[in-house]
Amino acid sequence: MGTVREAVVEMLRERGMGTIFGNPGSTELPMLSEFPEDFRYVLGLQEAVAVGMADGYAQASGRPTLVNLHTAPGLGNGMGAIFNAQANHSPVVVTAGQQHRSLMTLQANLTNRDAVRMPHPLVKWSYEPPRAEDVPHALARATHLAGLAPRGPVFLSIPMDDWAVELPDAEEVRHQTTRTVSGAALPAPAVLEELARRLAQASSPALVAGPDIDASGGWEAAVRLAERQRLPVYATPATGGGRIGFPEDHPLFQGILPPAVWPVGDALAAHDLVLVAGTSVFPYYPNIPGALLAPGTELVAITSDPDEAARAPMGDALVADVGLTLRALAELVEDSERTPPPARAEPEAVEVTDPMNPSTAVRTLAQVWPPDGIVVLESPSATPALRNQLRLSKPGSYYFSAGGGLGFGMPAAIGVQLACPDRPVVCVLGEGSAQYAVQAFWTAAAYRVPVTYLVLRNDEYAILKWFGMLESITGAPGLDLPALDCVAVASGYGVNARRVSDAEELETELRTAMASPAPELIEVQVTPGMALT
Ligand SMILES: Cc1ncc(C[n+]2csc(CCOP(=O)(O)OP(=O)(O)O)c2C)c(N)n1
Repeated sequence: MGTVREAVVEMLRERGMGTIFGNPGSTELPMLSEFPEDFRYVLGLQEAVAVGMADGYAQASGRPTLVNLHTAPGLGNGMGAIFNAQANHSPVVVTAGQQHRSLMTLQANLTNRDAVRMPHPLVKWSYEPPRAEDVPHALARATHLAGLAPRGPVFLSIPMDDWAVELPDAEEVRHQTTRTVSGAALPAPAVLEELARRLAQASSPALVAGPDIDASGGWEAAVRLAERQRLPVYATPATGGGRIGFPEDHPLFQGILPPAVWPVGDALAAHDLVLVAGTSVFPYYPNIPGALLAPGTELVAITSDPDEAARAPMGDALVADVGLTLRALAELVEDSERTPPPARAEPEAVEVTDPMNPSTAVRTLAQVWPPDGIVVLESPSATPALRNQLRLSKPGSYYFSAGGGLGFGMPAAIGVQLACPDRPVVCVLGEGSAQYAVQAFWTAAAYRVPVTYLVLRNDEYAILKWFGMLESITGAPGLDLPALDCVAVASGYGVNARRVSDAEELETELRTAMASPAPELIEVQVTPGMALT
């Protein structure tokens, strides 16, 4: 038998986990020693970047993904991104090095003295194996847990002397590391039939589509169910919609639900039954109190997350795989004779101004949008405009931080592009958001990951000014960003970058950037303020 390191390499290879993200320190070098030639190590220059890339890769590939951090400070730097991965239901396996076992009790330098507790609320499982011999089994367990519903990050702290330890029993290790564990399950037949019956009997039912439809492969099933039942379809509020679950150019698609309590209840008031699939009920923000639902509205949620089911403030819920359940439901229901809802209006062009309106910028992007394009979005004040103008129509085409922590977009776009090398990835950023994991530019350039970064520069934290207005807050400091030059910053990291000012130029540059084999950045000056259309 070989060493712990050899057993782990073998296990990762068999599980298709040979792409590893990380930022190393001395405590991680033993893990990386003799790094296999068929593996790929993707270096992030800060841990928010390493974890964000792993999050994007895990979501877009659908596979648990390993990211290795440097003991306590590395884990600390990565925590905001781990929070995002948890909200995104992203199967990220976080490992961090630890001091030599013999030096932990005296707390030598670099000891992560409470490693298991450190990421605790953000991960499904946090562990430090009691013996070196347990590392392969613990990593197998972590990987299963990350991939089981609700998917999410897990954490393992691994003392640096464990990797070279010889494993005594090859057969035992083989058992521990080659198991498969599957967890996608349907609801009980009676529960499903009852739901189909409620749908058939409703006079004006609707569907709310959430991110887990896309993550669970339920896209076509959601379309089939909506078409058979002629359901108007809404997207879950953009705040928590880390992915989109329904084609936004479909005639049944009605738009995105507003994010706060009263407006959601009001938007759904015309429906007697609301079927919610693959989202929490609901990712509300800000606080606009009111009735959760109108008196005549009932709600049923399908979620793979028992916590989402339990914490919902209204409606019934069933816990099951969202894709499988939608598929089964689409087969159970009959074709409905209900009148389908009127189609949504086409997105309108906005007035041409100088500098251009952010809606014009995202409309220009829509005009050159390739059919298989993927957008990674972190441009807070332009989110509604982008969703309205772009109207994505294919699964796996949209990634957004459901956790709301900035610093997701730049690295996640790299992870998504590495997982989907044949699809063009465009990352749309506010210039403020671009600063939270800005070192991602280096990874994009060094590994020639051909993401197109489109920065909408408005010289302010526009969304915060807008929230300030909603919340009647005046005189708040720190909301302006004068002279923040993303072109210079990106160039410094090795990314081709340029500034454009009019829509025609933007169109040309977008086409060039999307065709380039290297990462490219286009910064466009836009008018300040929120872009709603
Ligand atoms: C880690 C983190 N820190 C702070 C915030 C608060 N925040 C939300 S939006 C925002 C401003 C983003 O600015 P920019 O990217 O320029 O976009 P704009 O609002 O101008 O569209 C900030 C600071 C956050 N969401 N996450």
